[in-house]
Amino acid sequence: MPKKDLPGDIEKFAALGANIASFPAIQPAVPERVIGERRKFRTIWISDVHLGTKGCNANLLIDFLDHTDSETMYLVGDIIDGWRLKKKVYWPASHNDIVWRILKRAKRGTRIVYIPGNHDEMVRPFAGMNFGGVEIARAAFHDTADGRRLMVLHGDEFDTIMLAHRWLAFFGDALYHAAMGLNLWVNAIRRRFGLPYWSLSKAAKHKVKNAVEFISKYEEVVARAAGERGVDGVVCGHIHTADMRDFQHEGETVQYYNDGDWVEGCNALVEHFDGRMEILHWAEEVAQRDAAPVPESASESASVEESAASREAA
Ligand SMILES: [Mn+2]
Repeated sequence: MPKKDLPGDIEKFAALGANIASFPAIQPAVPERVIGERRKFRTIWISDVHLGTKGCNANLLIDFLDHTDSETMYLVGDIIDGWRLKKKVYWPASHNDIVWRILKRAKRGTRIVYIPGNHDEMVRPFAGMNFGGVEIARAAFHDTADGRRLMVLHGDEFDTIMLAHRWLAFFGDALYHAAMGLNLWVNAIRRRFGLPYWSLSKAAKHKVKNAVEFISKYEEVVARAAGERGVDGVVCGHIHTADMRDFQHEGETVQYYNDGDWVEGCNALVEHFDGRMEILHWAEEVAQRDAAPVPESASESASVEESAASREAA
């Protein structure tokens, strides 16, 4: 697209795109960890990172990005929280480091598709454009290794609260933010008494019948929409609840996948090279790794292989 055809705002954003492309050359505050071997997947989906808010679990996401790799990565919306940033600018170095890692992946050859959500709706007008190797799209279709076609979208399109009462969605967001703030206090006190971490909104979500009903209704609506479009399944985010379920639509099975969030759940949806799908709970992965320490450097892992080989020989 010739630059002179772009309206002023887009031209400015396109100029920013050039800067974004050179961003990986800057050093991140948290250096990228060089580990023996990254876990490789065919596809990774993450969403609801909410960069620009205190709720974002940046350190766990940095750890995830340093330990995994994929041919394709979908950013399924609410990556940057424009709603919060508009009120108050909060942007620690760790949030920059996440952007840095994503752009670095694009530079290394990972196909990155960014599907903006409702919290980063300001990016939606740029659908069809490419910034530093990151393709921006309103929705996407993904073909799995085992020949299934999945529709990928953020999912606020099917949230009746979002659609009918925008003000209520904003109000709910403010309440959620307040709850997350309270969560920090409650856990600071619990820590002092030696009690384990406890998630307030997680407890609330599972105890309140309405929330449970909302989630299952939402999943059904999204799956139905996918069925109507004739795809085998759908991947979305938005409701901060990782899940994998089958629904029936006119005699056909529609697979519903939700890649969760990086505020509480810290989940990613992955496709293995044979097309098998899995939800990763990164806090649990880290806990397992800490329980059974593996050698981090290549030389250490080589010596482990050597000793294993000599053991086999013996
Ligand atoms: Mn959302």
